[in-house]
Amino acid sequence: MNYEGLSKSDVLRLLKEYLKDDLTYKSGRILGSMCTSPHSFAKRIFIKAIEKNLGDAGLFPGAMKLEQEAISMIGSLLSKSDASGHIVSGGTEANLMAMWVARNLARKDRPEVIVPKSAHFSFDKAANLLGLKLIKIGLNKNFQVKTEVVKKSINNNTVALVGVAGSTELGTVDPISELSDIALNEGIYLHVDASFGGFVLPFLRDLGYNVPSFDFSLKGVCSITIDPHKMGFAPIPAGGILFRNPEYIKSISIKVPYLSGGETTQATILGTRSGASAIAVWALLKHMGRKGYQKVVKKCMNLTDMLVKRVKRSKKIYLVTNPIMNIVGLASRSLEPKQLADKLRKRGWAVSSTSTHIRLVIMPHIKRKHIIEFLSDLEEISV
Ligand code: 0PR
Repeated sequence: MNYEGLSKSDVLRLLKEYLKDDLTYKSGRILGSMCTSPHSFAKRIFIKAIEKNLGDAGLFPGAMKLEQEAISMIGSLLSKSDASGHIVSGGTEANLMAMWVARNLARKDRPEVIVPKSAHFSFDKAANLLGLKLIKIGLNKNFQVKTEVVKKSINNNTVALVGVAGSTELGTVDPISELSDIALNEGIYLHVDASFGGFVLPFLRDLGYNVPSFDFSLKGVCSITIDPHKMGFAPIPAGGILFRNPEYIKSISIKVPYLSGGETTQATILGTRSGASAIAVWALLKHMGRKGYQKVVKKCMNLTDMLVKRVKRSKKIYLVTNPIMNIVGLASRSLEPKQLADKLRKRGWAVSSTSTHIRLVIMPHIKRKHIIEFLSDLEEISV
């Protein structure tokens, strides 16, 4: 660090230099991210609320109330407006909290959690941190967890089952209602990771799509991850964790007696945490309404359909599976996914690649022209 501070203009010049290589959502070139440029209203609110700290909630009772109202609004999307929970830093923290609760409630010596092979790597982190053994279950031809294998894998040490509603690689939805029945029969905690799908599936249903039940309407579902900073249009960081029963969250709550705002309890992993995130989510939900989100999802799905139709006409590339939501898996008949992603990157396109396919996420920043340009490049590359 310099002894004398630099002038603001010098700092700005340096920043410009450093950040010039970063991609922007606006360019339409980021085709493989679950995030997008946040809604302009949410950005404004975020800056206004930037100093709020939900870690000392007694100082910011207004912010705390807004967080709880945001949870209630998100709960109403998931068939439970009286769910308890928090706006957290993202899906990773949300999944970690759910696993923490499940472990603490069950009190087993050698806790095991059963997850689909498609589960996000945040469950590996949670398992490592919490001393859980992860049992990873294979998928059926529709890329959903094999529920009969889940059932067979339950033993005395099982503390939770996990289902994914909107998988990271393909946006597929596990048979959550079957998992719910299994969880109820066996008396085991069920967590649903709707980190991405939570802000898609309820609106797809509104739009007339056939959407299977995945939320608290299923009695076995104990908690749900749902992230405003993905399809919720909110500024990063904004994840969501909702619990069916307020008692669950008590199993991970710590009493904090000394804070200047007065005695409080904390269940989140973070101590000092962004009030701005929660307030921006509240403002956004109020402003967008259900109809606003329906419009966003409809636009993304229309573009996804257009992409799918064009890919189906191609001789060089094909769909790994028909997309359920705005996440599309593509593979080339001539190139490995990694080679394909590298060649695309050389042409300025950023997509993710898995062992079987490249993944596109058709987020709100993607326009028709981007898809047309992208497909033309993809055809040229796939010799
Ligand atoms: N659960 C699921 C189903 C996810 O897909 C993700 C993130 C998480 C949990 C964890 O969420 P956080 O990243 O908020 O902690 N999946 C994204 C992905 O792998 C994360 C991401 C987002 C990666 C934007 C890249 C990117 O540009 O695609």
